Formats: sequence, C-alpha cells, structure tokens
Amino acid sequence: MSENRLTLGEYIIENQSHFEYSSGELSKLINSIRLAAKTVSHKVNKAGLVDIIGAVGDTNIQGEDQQRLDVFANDAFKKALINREIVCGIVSEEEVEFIAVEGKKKTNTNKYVVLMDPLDGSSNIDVNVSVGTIFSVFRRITPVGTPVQKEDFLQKGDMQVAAGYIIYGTSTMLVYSVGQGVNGFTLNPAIGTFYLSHPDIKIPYKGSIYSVNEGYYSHFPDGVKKYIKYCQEEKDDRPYTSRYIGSLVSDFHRNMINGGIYLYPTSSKYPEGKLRLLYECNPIAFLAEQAGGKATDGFKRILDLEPKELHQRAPIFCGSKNMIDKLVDFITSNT
Ligand code: AHM
Ligand code: MG
Repeated sequence: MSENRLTLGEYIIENQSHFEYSSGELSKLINSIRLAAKTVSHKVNKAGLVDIIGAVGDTNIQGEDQQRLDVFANDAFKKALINREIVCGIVSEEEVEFIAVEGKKKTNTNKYVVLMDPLDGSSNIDVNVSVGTIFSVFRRITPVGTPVQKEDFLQKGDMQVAAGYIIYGTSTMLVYSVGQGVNGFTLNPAIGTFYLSHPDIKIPYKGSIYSVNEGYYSHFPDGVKKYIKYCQEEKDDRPYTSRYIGSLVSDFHRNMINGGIYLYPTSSKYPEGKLRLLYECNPIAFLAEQAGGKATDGFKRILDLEPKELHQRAPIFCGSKNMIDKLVDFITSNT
C-alpha cells in the first residue's frame, strides 16, 4: 500500500518550486532532520532492551548504550546538521549556549538556523511512552558568511520559515510545515522510508479533548481554572474528554488530528510557564496555525511574543479554534 504514496524525498522534489525549497538549502536541511530522525527512532525503539543487552557485557564496555537517550538524540541531530554544513547555527534544549556552525573553510554561507528540543518528554522513555523531537527553522538576520549571532535565534515565531516534530510513537512520524499547510509522513521501519500518510492536516475547528496536568490545578490562574470546570460541566456537548500523556508532541499530535486543546499555564511551580518558547512553543504554535488552529499565551499569539533569552519559558494554550477562543474569554474576564 505504501508504494502508492509519495515518499518524503519525492514530496520535497515535487514541491521544489516553493520559494523556500528552491535554493535546495531547506530541502537539504529537512533531509538531514529525516536522517537523524531515523537514527533516533531506531535507538528509542531499542530503549527497553538496553539493560538486557548491557548485562551481556558488550554494550557496557562500548559505553554507547549507556548514553542517555536525550544526549544521544542531541548528538544525532547536531551531527546530521553540522557534518553536512546545512545550517549556520543551532540552539538545543541540551546546550546552554548557541552553536555557531563554521564551514570547513571557516566561511559558512548557509542562511538557516535551527532551534530544537532533541528529545522532548524524555522522562517518559523509561515507562515506554511516546516521546518526540521538536524543531524550528529561521532565516538568519545577520549577514551570511559572518559568524551567527544570538539575535539570529531571538526572532519572533512569526518569522519561522519551517517547523515540525518527530513523534516516536506506535509508529514514527515526521510532521512539518514550510508555511503552506502541515503534512505528516510515517516511517516504514522495514525499509527506512517516510511516506506521506497525512497530507494537509487540519485541526478540527471544534474540539472535545482537553489536555492539561490537572495535578497543578490549584496553582493555575483563575481564568484557566474556570475553563477547566467549563470543560467538565454537563451541558451541550460537554463534558469534554480529558487526555494527558505528559509528552507535548504526543498530546499536541492527538489534539491536532482529533480536535482539542493543550494547556500549559503559568502556576506557582512554573510562574513563567514550563515550556520553552523558542523550541517548544514557537514550532508547535506555527504548526497549530498552519493546520487552522490557534496558539496563545492567554493574551497574545505565541508567534507574536518577542524572545529575550534562548531558553525562556512561556505559558501556552494551543489547538482547536473554538476551544482557544472560549479559553481566552475566560482568561480575559478573570484578570
Ligand atoms: P522536557 O522538555 O523536560 O521533556 O519537558 C517538557 C514536557 C512536555 O513534553 C510535556 O508536555 C510537559 O513537559 C509535561 O510537564 P508536566 O510533567 O509538568 O505535566
Ligand atoms: Mg522539552
């Protein structure tokens, strides 16, 4: 059946006329991400075997399988992007500072920077729950050929050229957008090929799933508390269904396909919110909007927030339009 579907490689070539693809640079970048995704997918799928293999001895001596998966994923994506000289800079959740990528001749003429969370939700690995990689791509704003600067990364989410995620779930999927809708590709692990399985994904306008860590309920702002109560109320098409995996990519992916809202508000534990603006909120917000949904911090579009720090946090609410609009009503009338 998959033989009838476009592969990711074919999809990129077919869309070469899109101006961002046309120089070939963005195509190479997506190809590098595709390659690292396969490496990480393979490793994630073996995660439960590490101890068993390690006990035999071989892997322990190599030390390789002892590496934490988030470190492994960080290395895999960095290597794929740096060795191919595809980007001029990288920000990663795993690294305090940004990485300036120099070309072999010390003149890197690439125009894109990538910001990523190489393995989001990694605490879920030990319990066999889906995790993901999230990435965001910007065109640099400082001159090409000079070392990349912090300001190249501190751009508003609205300036993203592309964004996406890889979900290592029951199957591995790469979902991304270059600003012309959202497409999802599923990996056939037997032959290592991604196929276009979810063309032009649209978030249902009206959702019925809400996803939030209700354990922190008593610490949430009043408007959010009232919205959660509204979701639970027995009226019209409510109560809504509550689903929370605790893995942003998985929670967002489900809600994007089925219709729903994901909430990570501020709380007394996380006064600025928990999720990182540059490589969690921005790319997810870009995808949400490209799929016809919305993403807000409660007051402003996520994509309009002005970043100040590489690892800054922000509250985020994203998903189906009607649910976000209702939530914003509750927030604005309770502040
Ligand atoms: P991480 O980047 O340290 O993995 O944290 C991000 C994760 C998200 O995937 C998830 O939505 C959220 O943290 C869950 O947080 P909590 O356990 O507070 O509900
Ligand atoms: Mg994360």
